[in-house]
Formats: sequence, structure tokens, C-alpha cells
Amino acid sequence: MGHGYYTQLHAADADADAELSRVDRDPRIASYGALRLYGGSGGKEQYGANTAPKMTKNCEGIGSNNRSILAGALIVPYMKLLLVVVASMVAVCLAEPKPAINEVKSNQPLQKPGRFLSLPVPEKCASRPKQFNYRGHNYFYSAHVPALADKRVDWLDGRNICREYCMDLVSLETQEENNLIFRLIQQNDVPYIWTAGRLCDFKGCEGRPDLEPKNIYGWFWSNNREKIHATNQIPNGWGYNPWSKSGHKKIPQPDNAEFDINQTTESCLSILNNVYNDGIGWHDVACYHEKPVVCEDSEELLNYVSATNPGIRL
Ligand SMILES: [Ca+2]
Ligand SMILES: [Ca+2]
Repeated sequence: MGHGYYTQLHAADADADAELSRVDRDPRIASYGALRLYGGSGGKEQYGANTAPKMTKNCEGIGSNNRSILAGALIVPYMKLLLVVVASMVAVCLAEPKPAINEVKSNQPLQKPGRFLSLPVPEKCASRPKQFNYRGHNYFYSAHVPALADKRVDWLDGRNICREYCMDLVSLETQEENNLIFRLIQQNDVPYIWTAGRLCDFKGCEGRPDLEPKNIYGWFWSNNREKIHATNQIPNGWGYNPWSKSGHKKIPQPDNAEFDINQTTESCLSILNNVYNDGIGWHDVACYHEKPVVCEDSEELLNYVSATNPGIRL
């Protein structure tokens, strides 16, 4: 998988560069505190902001409000009018520098104040990097994209880089997809990446016996809110447990090791390449660490942008 193919597809995009720097500089967008957003109050999360994992298949995840609005608009007699209303709301949201997403407040010293999850940018979605494709989803590794080559970002900024392209951090639901990403890491000598994996330890995760104990059952994919299998078992349909058997404390992951050092919880899921002489494996890592990312198409964001931009080719 040469870089040439990639470079060709994604020749440096001055606008994208400018956009990313703006996001980086903008304290309203770029704060670590938005991790708190996930449990936040319902209606503002229609753009796919994260929330606690789905309880059951029937339990409609928070974050589907937007789709419901759109679906409703398509079936009622006043379709045109409603579409106009929805479109205007969206236009306002996209036009305003401060998107209609909860501002997040944080009490923790390490967190930067007031960050948001980014909205998708239709032009960037249409020209998003497509390094490889698997089961209908496109993926890219940030270091292989010229405009992102030197980026090392914390977990939330990682999500936001992906989300502007109608993607999100990669989720590894199957062994096949996991092998694909492990291979990418191995063949390109990637030291580590962020994935979409997140511990449900924020507001909105309380009162969920199905997530207890947290270190075993509390993990989920923030891009689609699917739960991650129990951390201490080989997942159904897999031949191995992707969580590393070692780490800082020389015990199986997740180990929340940094908490013992500075009381920061290891709430985000990274793949590390032999950092602890343990091969390539999943690790719980504190979310402020800065790493390159692998992005994967987000059906939710692609559907949203295609529904709100008639004729757009994604
Ligand atoms: Ca996935
Ligand atoms: Ca760890």
C-alpha cells in the first residue's frame, strides 16, 4: 500500500489545512472536556455526538434524533415544508461558528475547557481520504495523508479530525477488521493509534448494571455506541483476545495503570505496537495522550450529510 496512491488522491488541500488549524486553535471546539458530552442532554446530539452505549437492540441510541426528524419529514404530507425547516436548522448550525452542540464543562485539571464534537464538513466528506476499503467502509491512517502527516492528537481531537470527513475513529467489531488494522500497523511500523473505543465512565453511564464491572463490561465503540465484548474473554467468533496481556504493570489490559501514577483514568482505547514488548494489542490509555489516528467511514455522518446536501457525491 504505497503512499503514492494516496498522495494522488489527497493532494495537499489548503482549505483542509486551514480548517484543521482553525479547529486546533479554537478553544470552543478543541477541549478535552467534551468527553463529558457523551452522557449529555438528548436533543443536541443529533450530529452523532457520543453517548453511553446502547442497552439493547431495541433501545434506540441517543443520537438518532436527527434521523428520526428526517424520517418523519419524509412521510408526512408537509414534507417540503418540513424539509425546508430542517434544512434551515441545519444551515444555521453549520453556518454559525458555535455549533448547536452542548458546551462541556469539566472539573478535571487535565481537561481543556469547552470542547465540542465536530460537525461533518460536506466538502471534506466528498473528498475524504480513502486509503483502503473494507465491507463498504473507507479507512485511512492519518500519517499517510499529507495534510495530517505530522498530527499527533488527543483522543477527542482524533475523533474530530475523522468526523469532519464524515468518518470517526476506527472501531474493531470483528476479528477480520481487527486483523486488517493490526496488519496496517505491523506493515507500516506504526507505533500506536487511537481507536473509537471508550470506557463508559462519564455522566450518563450511571445506573447501568449491564456495564459493571466497568473494567470488564464498561467499554464501547463511541462511533456507533456498540458495546465491546468482555475484556477478560476471547470474543465470540474470534480466535484470540485483542487486549494485550501486558502493560505498565505487567498485567493484562485494561489495567488503568496511569491512575496509580497521577489519578488520570485510562478511559480510551489505543492499539500499541510492542511498547511493552507485548506485540500489537489493545490498551486502555489516558485520553490526553497524543497519537496518530485511523479513521473509518461513519454511516451516521455520511447519511446525515447526504440527506442534507442533495446531489452530493460521497
Ligand atoms: Ca468498524
Ligand atoms: Ca493500560
